[in-house]
Parts: sequence; structure tokens; C-alpha cells
Amino acid sequence: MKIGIVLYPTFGGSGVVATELGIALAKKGHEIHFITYSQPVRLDKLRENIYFHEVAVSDYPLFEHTPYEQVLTSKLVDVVKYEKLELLHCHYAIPHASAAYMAQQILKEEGIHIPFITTLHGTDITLVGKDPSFEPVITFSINKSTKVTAVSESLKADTYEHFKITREIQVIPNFIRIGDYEMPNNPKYKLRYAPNGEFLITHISNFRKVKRVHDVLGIFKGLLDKGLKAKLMLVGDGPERNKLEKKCREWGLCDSIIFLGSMKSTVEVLAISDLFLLPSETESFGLSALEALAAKVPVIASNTGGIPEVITHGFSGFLSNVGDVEDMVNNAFYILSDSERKIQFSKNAFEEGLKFDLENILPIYEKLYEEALSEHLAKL
Ligand code: GMT
Repeated sequence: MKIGIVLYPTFGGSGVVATELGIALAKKGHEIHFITYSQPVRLDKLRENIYFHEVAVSDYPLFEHTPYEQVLTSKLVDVVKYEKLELLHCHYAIPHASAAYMAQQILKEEGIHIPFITTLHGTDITLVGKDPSFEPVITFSINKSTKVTAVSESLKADTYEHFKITREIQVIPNFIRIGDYEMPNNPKYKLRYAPNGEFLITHISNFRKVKRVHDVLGIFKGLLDKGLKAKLMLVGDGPERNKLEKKCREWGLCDSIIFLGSMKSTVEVLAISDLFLLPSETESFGLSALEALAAKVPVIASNTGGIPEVITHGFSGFLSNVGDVEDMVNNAFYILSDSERKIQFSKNAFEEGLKFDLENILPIYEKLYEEALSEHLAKL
């Protein structure tokens, strides 16, 4: 099948999921066309059956904000027409779903009929999407999509709650390629970051408010106060980083915190991690937590959104109320303070992660594509 994947190319989970899905589909012989404004981060080498179409946004003095959606729409029309695509798959509703709908209508005038699927990822619904300035467009384009999927039951419920959705939403959870995480715990790296045998505690995110990175710091401090020897590895970057750096200076913790910045792959970091922290305000799924599980790292997280669909409380980690740093400290200490228990949680984490292996999820997407094609054709 010839499929166009519309995505954000940055470090966010929706872009990672879309890129990995495209790569996996291409390996199975589908022809995949990625359409976005710059090369997706994980698409950094030549690969068979994969093409990238850049949506080049040029400046014009009249525009204070260049209208990306229109440029994207024109690009979709062009790529569908000349690459003879059979289907578009939009990841993150804003503005991809409405651009796909517009492209669909333009192409219809020329006798070309293209179905499009919208996959809802998170803040397109829970934060940005339900803002009144976006809501009517989101509602319309979800209702007009040939198929709609959400990455968790929680996100599906949120979508029905906040929008007037008149159609079915299928839940297809995010995935990882479990084999990618089979990396030996490299003693060289472990020694570099934990020279005195400290526990390595990790957080990965885009450092936005929703991630509650100040709680990450609070949990870490709480563990040190309990006498645990540990280092904190922070991967990613974003608007909250400055505040975090300030706080770590204020608390005199800078020697114990390693800011690693954004990384294309987090596998090596996770391979040497003992515990992963995700105390978010809301999280439709929590792909970074799933990546931790795949790397055999138990997770301390908030009991919010789709996280309980990924982490089983008391098995692969622990869930606490949002902002309950004290409970998170106690849970983290419980896992790390007993080596047998830590090993058991690590085994459980891997077992939980296995459920989300790409092998199990890819056939669901392929079936969805077939259904979208035949439903769309049947309607013509
Ligand atoms: O909404 C965002 O935070 C961005 C989005 C993304 O593009 O990374 O993240 C969302 O989608 C991810 C992939 O499906 C999920 O793992 C994240 O939980 C989700 N983020 C939130 O819900 C805050």
C-alpha cells in the first residue's frame, strides 16, 4: 500500500510513534511517504521504501505567522496526486487532520479519492484541542476522518467528553520494538555517571509544565534525604529547564544531577538506569515510561490519564496521585532499598513492556488501513 504519514518531526512521542510505524510498514513492503516540515529525528539514514517530503514554509512580510496548514494542505494534494498515495495517516490532530480533510476535498474535485486516518496522541485533545480557539475545527476533522484512533482508553474517553464526536474511536496503544532495548548494561557508562555505585534515576521529557519536572527534582531530593546514594539523569530540553537548573543550584544538588539534553535515542541511558520517574500532570499514554519498561526499568509515575494502562501499580512500578511527591519518594525507596525486590520489579517491567511490542501492534494498523480503504471505496 502507498501511505502518506503526516507528523511532527520533533522529539515528541507522537513523532516517534509515527516514524517507527512508518519504518516498520516500509520493512513489510509498504511504500511510506513522510510529510512534515523537517526530517523526522529518527529518520536519519537511507531506508528502502521510505520517502520524505518537506513542507517548506517561506516567510512573507505580510504574514506575522506563516499559514503552515495551507502549505501542508498543498503539499498533501501534490504528494497524493503525483506519488499516487492510497491513504493518509495523520498523527496529532492539529493541524494535520483538518489539512488532510481540505486536501481530500481539493483532490475530490479532480476525481481523486483519498481516505485519511487520524491518530489522537494527547495534548491535541487534553490541552490544546479543547481550547475554544481550536475546538470546532478539531471536532469537525475528527468526525470527517475515515477512521480515528486514540493511543489509550483514557484519551478515547477524554475525546468523547470534550468534543461532540459522532463516530467510533478505536484504541491502538503505542508500541516499542522490544529488541531495540536488549542492550547490555554498559559498565563504562555506568561508571562514568555513577562512579561510586550510586543508583541512576532517570527522567526523559520535553520539560514542559505538564511534565511537572519540579516533582522529579523533589522525588530525587527526598531519596537523598532518606540516605540513598543516587544520581539523577535528565534527558530532554524545554521551557522548564532553566527553572530546574536554578532549583538544583538552590538546593545544592548540581553535582548529583546530569543534564544530558535532547537525545535521538534513549536506549543507552535507559540501559544503565535503575528507576524511571514520570510524575506528569496528565499523560495520554507515556511513551517514555513504556521505553523504560522495555529496558527493564521500573517506573514511578502519576496515576493520571493513560499511565495506568501502561504501568501496573505494585508490579512494574508504582502510581501516586499527581503531585504526591512524598508517596513517590516512599515508593521509589521501597523498590531501590532491597536488591531482590529491585530485580523482581525490573523483570516485571520487561514482562509488562513485552505486551506493547511492535509485533503485536503492527497487524492492528495494517487491518485498520485495509478497512479504511474498503469503507472509503464503498462510500464512493
Ligand atoms: O501532547 C504532547 O505532549 C505531545 C505528544 C507528542 O507529540 O509527543 O505527546 C503525547 O503523545 C505521546 C505519544 O502518543 C504520548 O506518549 C504522551 O503521553 C502524550 N503526551 C501527553 O498526553 C501530555
